Amino acid sequence: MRIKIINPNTTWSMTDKIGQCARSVASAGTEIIAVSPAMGPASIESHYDEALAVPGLLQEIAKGEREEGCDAYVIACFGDPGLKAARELARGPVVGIAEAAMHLASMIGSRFSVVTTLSRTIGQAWHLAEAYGMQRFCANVRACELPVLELEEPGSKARERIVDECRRALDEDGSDVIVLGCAGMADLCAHITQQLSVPVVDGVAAATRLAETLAALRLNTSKRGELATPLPKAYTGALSGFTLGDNSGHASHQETRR
Ligand code: 2AL
Repeated sequence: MRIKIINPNTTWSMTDKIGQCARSVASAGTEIIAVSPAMGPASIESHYDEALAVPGLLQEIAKGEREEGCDAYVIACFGDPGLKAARELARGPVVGIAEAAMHLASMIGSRFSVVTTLSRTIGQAWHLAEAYGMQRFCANVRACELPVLELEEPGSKARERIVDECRRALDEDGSDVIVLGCAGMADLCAHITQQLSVPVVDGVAAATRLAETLAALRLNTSKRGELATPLPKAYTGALSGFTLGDNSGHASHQETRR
């Protein structure tokens, strides 16, 4: 089985770390390909970053379908950017790390707290909790005021700040499970778990194993309705490479009217 993990930001040190974490939980015989897109933001911590991360992410899904024979995909950013669009392109399952982490957290405790990077991303985490029906399990979403790229700096106090915020979450939110709110925290999960003595859910690990499970059960993305392959049409300007074929294997030749 081949699972492609897409870190939708272009910071390869984070992508390598995400790949290692995924490999450490994947079953023997599962191949993990971890990539960043060829274009996009260095980190994703605003709606603007998120919107501009999606085209590069979709290129990676298209490549996975066209030439890499991928059985499943993971979107490794806690905003789950482009998740539904990715599902339209993919035959196999596509799992977002926020979606995976929240669902698994809801099964092992009564309520979870999300501990994320910057407070400006709190609204998006709540939005996803609501969209996934996880709001009633989500006690709070908290931020450490850490920019994503600080997680990549060896000398930063990121680990201590995250542990402190997790402790406050458990003391103040009435939660009994922690959900890590950034893919760049994946390598800290074991340490945080050890410090807190409660389950700590890393979305990269959760999504990797869920994607693997779905693919093993041959539970592919339904192509019957909303998630069917997008209709062929022209895309212009910088997006012209995104023009899809007509599903008969030929490139679309539709012209755009001016
Ligand atoms: C993230 C994440 O997982 N990757 C990234 O670039 N930004 N999430 C976040 N809440 O900051």
